[in-house]
Amino acid sequence: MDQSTPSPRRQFLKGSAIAAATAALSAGKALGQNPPPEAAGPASPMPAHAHSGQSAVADEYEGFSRFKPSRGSNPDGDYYIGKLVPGFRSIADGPAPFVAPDLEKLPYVMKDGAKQFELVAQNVRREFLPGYPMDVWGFNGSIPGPTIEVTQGDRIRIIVHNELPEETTVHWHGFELPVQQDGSMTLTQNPIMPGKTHVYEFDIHEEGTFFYHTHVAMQEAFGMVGWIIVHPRQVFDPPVDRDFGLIFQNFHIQPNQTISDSWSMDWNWHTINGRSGPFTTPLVVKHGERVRVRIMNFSPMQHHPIHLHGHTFWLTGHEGARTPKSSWVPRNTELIAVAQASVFEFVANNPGDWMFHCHMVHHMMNHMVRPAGPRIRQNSDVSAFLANLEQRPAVDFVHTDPGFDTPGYPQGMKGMQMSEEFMKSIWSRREVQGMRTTWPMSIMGLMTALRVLPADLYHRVMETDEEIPKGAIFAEIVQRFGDLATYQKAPMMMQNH
Ligand SMILES: [Cu+2]
Repeated sequence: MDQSTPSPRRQFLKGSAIAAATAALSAGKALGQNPPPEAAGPASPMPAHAHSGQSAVADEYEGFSRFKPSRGSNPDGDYYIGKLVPGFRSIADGPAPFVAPDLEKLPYVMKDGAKQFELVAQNVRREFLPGYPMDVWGFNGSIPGPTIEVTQGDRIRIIVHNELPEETTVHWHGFELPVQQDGSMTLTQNPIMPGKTHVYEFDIHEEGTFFYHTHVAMQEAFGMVGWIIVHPRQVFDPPVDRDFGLIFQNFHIQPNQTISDSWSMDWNWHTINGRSGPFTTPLVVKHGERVRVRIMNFSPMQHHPIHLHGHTFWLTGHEGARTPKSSWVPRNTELIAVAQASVFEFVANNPGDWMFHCHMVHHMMNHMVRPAGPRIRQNSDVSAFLANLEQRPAVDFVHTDPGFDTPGYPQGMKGMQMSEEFMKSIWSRREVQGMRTTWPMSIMGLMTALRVLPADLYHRVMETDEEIPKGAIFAEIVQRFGDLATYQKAPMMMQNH
């Protein structure tokens, strides 16, 4: 139903470029919706890979190679660390399609000169990890809500239905709009009562990375947010081949609970686009492509230093707009504050499977309760122990006490409960095919992976149904770009999953 969902999108990519273009048009018609402007994106033929020697796009730019880790010679030059190295996609193709892994795009209809969207504020059950369904609040069955993707100059109308048990409003974060459309509850409008509907409508004159969210604080802590991506009327130069979006969130969900405690000052479940690592879906790109990643932090009260391995990225903007090129900053880690977005761009010149994660250690896992036992025990009185610390029970290092078996609790300090079903779900995505057998042990909490694959390996992983043995793609990359003498196979014991 939606072009951003993994399966239809893959079907779409599997066809030839021309067939895909035709399919895209008819799919749009069949659904009775206007294809978003980006629908032409994946259908446009990708220029031949520069490796083949057929591409008009250069491999080398003043000492910077788009195909191997390298540094430009002149820090003041245009191509230093790939600063202005273009993607393979031409500006004439329009903006690259925006992809928020694990989230859908909100369809629209054209009505009375506006793109008309419908948002339903409602309770949502979302599987943060396989076997860990959590009860949170979101929009249209999703948390974060579905992505609204528009173009600068559009007029948009959003019909908001409130299916929550309490009143709400929706704020269009960052837009310079008429004040009565701002969605600030009681300041600019009356609350949308449960079961009621409110219509917002305004012109979008800005471009960049925006989002919508409830304007009730406790509802924000429950997760009610979604992207609004505004493509510029004049396509950004240099053009990118990929445009990804990741929304980072934190929740506090106690043992044996599925409901987040929005009053909490502590946060133990960490999600990217509504999933925790290793259930987050890796970003898969082709070797040499120029990649944009937009990251937004919608955690209630914690910042996230986001770190990308193997590449130096340029910080090209925050949520307001793209910043002038002269102020772009080369980085490895970018601190993103609450309600702030940061936009990275880099040339994927280093093949491999790379970590892309928040660097706060508690965020790199979902709490670290297992070694010390559950942190929170309902209805247990610890005042006697606090009065006399000598009386504390000894720490149970072997965890034989049944109290340590807290069902539904997230993950341990090292490793996690990886049942067969859990592992089946983790490995079910095309995006992870051929990764090392043990990769799910390292991608936890606020973590995902960036996979940079040579074009033929990208094709095998993303555009075929071929069963790819675990570790095969990684081994192939080592073979081509690395050093087989130092290659370590993952332990066989893990390969049965
Ligand atoms: Cu963090």
